[in-house]
Amino acid sequence: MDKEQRLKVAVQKSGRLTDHSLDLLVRCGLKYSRGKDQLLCYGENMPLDVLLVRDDDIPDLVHEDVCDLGIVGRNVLEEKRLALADRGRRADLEELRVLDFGSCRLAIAVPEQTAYDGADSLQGKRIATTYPFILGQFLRERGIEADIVTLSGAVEIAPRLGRADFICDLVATGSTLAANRLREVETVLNSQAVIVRTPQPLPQEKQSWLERMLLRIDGVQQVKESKYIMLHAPRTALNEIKRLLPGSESPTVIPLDGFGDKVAIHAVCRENVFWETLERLKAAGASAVLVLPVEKMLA
Ligand code: PRT
Ligand code: ZN
Repeated sequence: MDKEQRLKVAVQKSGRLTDHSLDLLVRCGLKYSRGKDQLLCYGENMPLDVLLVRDDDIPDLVHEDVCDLGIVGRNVLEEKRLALADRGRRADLEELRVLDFGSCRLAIAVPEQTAYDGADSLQGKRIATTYPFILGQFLRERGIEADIVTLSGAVEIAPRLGRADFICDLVATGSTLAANRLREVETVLNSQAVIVRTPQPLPQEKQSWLERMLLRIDGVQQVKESKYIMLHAPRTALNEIKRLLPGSESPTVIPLDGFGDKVAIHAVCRENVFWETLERLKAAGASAVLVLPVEKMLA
């Protein structure tokens, strides 16, 4: 197929989003071979190639239409959007999907002993961050004038070095903050990996592949939590059992040969099925309970 007709997707080369992003594409059916330079994954069974780059470059590559799609943290995307807007450029980077990985938050943290009494406590302070535009907007919206100290990394040690009073950095588990004796006080942005698309219209063929991929991505995200559950139950317990099945629509009820008072129930549960649910099902009269993972789903 003509090179111009192949979708090009920018993915982080080596970092927290890499495995999740490639795994998502593989689960959508992509088989790829990696080029000699390790920068391009060539899609063997669909017209889709993956370009491996630093995550910070992804918004630009998509915005400048070098890539059609990108998988990147919303934090990186939002910072780039605001940076473009600051230079008077239109930053039309459309988020097509929010993905179920890479979740973290951009948060303001203060040294453990420092008193903090709401956003006004930020007034006149120095805040170290690698996200000056997002932080700048947050402060502006609250009418706070503070000094943004832009660093390229190791933000968490800035207060100890005397370079800043507070920090604004990404937090996932909070253990980095704790290790640096910092306390989280404000959430500036909640972030997850997202799929972003080029502002340019795509040729018909590419557009239809994009739509197909999005449907597959929806399917993949849905099945991750979904389970197929099968069990036997007395007919009298049917309503109670249906009520206990998490996130299932209409279960299939099948008569059991030779057991007039018992049925088999099969259902797709759109939420994870925990041990507690199984125990409740058993208490309600269920037996022979089987929970299976769902491999693929197309709504
Ligand atoms: O080399 P490249 O530029 O591509 O990678 P990078 O080092 O800039 O990014 P990387 O791989 O660290 O993160 C990629 C994306 O993952 C980020 O842009 C976020 O969208 C997302 N993400 C999710 C995180 C975290 N969780 C995270 N915990 N990014 C960074 N962190 C860092 C954070 O900066 C802090 O230093 O982890 C530390 C805090 O983690 P906890 O768990 O101790 O709170
Ligand atoms: Zn980066």
